[in-house]
Amino acid sequence: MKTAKIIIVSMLVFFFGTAVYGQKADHSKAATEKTVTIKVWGNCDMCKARIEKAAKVDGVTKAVWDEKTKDLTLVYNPAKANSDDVQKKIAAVGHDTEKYYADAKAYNSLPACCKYERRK
Ligand SMILES: [Cu+2]
Repeated sequence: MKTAKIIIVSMLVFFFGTAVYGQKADHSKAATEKTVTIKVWGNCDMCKARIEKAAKVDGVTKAVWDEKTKDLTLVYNPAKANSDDVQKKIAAVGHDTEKYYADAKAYNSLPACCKYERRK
């Protein structure tokens, strides 16, 4: 009996969860998502992982950093996130962004391979 109840509740949660998700997806993506490219200073794959992890705050659906161009492509919901807050998070883990300088302590504790040339 208990198991049946759990199954029914799970199904309901799944059903409504899907319905809500479906509704969100119905809206035009362009209206709820914004894509920007931000310069973020860094060197290697480890930097990439660190930058992308820091950038994925609530409201950010995609964060991809390019090692060669130093471009971070950010896709986010402007109602939930903004470029400044994301850049502050990235600066806090030791990476300069086009608007914020990295936290000195965080930069100094980066592994040797990640000691990129600081933004002027
Ligand atoms: Cu690195």
